[in-house]
Amino acid sequence: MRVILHVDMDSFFSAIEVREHPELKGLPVVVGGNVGDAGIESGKIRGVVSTCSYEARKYGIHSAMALSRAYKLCPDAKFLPVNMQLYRRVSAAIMAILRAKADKMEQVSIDEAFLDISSRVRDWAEARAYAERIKAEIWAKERLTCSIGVAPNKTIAKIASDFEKPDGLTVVEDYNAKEFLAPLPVKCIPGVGPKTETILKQMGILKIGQLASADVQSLVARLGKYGERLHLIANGIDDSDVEPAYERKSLSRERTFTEDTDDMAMLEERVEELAYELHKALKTEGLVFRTVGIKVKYEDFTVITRAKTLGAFHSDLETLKRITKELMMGVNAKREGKEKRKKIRLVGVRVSNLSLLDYRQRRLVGLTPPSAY
Ligand code: TTP
Ligand code: MG
Repeated sequence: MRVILHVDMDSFFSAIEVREHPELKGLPVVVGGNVGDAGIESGKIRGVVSTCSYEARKYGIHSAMALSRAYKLCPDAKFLPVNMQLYRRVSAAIMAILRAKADKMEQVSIDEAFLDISSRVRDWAEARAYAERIKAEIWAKERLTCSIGVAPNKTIAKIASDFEKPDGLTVVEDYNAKEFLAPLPVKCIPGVGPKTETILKQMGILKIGQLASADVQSLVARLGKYGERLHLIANGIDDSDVEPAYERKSLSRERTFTEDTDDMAMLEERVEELAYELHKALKTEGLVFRTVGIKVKYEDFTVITRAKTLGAFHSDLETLKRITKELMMGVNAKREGKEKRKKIRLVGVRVSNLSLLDYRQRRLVGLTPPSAY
């Protein structure tokens, strides 16, 4: 039996603020921007809402809304600036609790994670009790509530964790999966955005149940391979694994010249092109890098490599170009004597120490979320 949990903290940033400032309990609390001492009343606030308490949601306030609009909807709400350092610390403590509770654990954002607990429970009743114990432990140690979805796969677990928020626990047993999904609108499937929703609507498909019984060929005709995957998901099938860490160790691009060369200007241009190609690949996979390396192969097939590790993760082309150029210049400056006369046969650029952007950052850079979404 496969049992996957999706754990998602409730109104995460604001719940932490309420924990730190108990006098805020039960009040509409809005976290966002950089609300300084001037206070939001001054009208100087420009940022957006990161999140808000469930009390504030009753006024129609939600994530990504302009703070000025939130203020109009509920001037009496408590407006607090984002204290990311604190939230990251709390997140790390929670993720440590979760990691210890699973065979495999995959953190997907600052406040959510998938857990594979297949080997730890024998049936769905035990799975429910297991999830209850996780909720109790997070409450006992961190005084925060979360919602958990328990299901036979990641997609259903993710949908289920949202089902009874806040402080929810929804168990979808394997033989109930299709029944659970059928009445839900298609946009409940993680990854189905307005574009896919519109296409499905044009096909007369509004509910997941309709998607489940739709003709696969027509879905593929409109949505490509994704149509096939959606059809499986709607039928309760999703084999994607809980992936503890990103598997890929490095990514590289190389160019062998048709003729060996010592034209430095041309080499520099080629390296820049490689950096550009690599950057494109990184973007497609939603990866950030910390180490940049180059490789130079001479006409006699001797190879030198140089690498530089940065203090933080980067994703931008400029950094990639700058570091590769630096490294190339270093290699070139050191060429002397015999080396100086050797022509270059191949250059390569490589990034390693990779990490995945979390799914919200992926959305920001216009990437579709990973398959489980
Ligand atoms: P979510 O889990 O999406 O939201 P939430 O935890 O605040 O509320 P819910 O009970 O519905 O799960 O996001 C987690 C945190 O990420 C959230 O507390 C603040 C941050 N966040 C942003 O900064 N901007 C955003 O647009 C969203 C959606 C979240
Ligand atoms: Mg949350």
